[in-house]
Amino acid sequence: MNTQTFTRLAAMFDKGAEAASRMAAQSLGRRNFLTRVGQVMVGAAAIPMLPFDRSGGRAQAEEAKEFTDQQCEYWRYCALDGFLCTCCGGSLTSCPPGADVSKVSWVGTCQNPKDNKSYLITYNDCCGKTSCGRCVCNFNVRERPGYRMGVHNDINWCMSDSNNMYHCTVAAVVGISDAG
Ligand code: ABN
Repeated sequence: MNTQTFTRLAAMFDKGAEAASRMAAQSLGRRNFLTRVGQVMVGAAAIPMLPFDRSGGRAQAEEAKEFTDQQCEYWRYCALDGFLCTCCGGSLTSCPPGADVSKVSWVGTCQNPKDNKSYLITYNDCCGKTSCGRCVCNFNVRERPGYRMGVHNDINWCMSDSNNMYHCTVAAVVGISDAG
């Protein structure tokens, strides 16, 4: 390509670019265009400042920790294997009408989320009625096999009662523990 041809082509390209810019300026308007660009930039910068929930659902998880005594996750039940007496007409510490508290019990150490302290819990089976069948739970924090009977939960503790039918289990706080 000689110099003359190159110069002519460059001039044509310039004209084309100029014509395109003029058309854009006429249809959009330069101020309008700059305003739009400015709006987009400000909008993009403001997005991270908007009040999105950045907790990753932590608030909901915290709320979920508040369990009632009719739920297996309630803190006192950390070593309870059986039916909750609170779901069977009894309370946390008393057997339902017609059932008697077992003569022997097993213990657990559970942390109360309200004060983060550990408490010694005794679990007693309630005896003399057929299985309640409601709210079956099985948590085994510090639970041990049968050779450590006092911390074993997987047996019928009504075994030493005159009527050894198992109905449900109660969980009483008997002291504060220094276990972590
Ligand atoms: N200690 C509750 C229980 C009763 C019967 C069978 C297993 C566990």
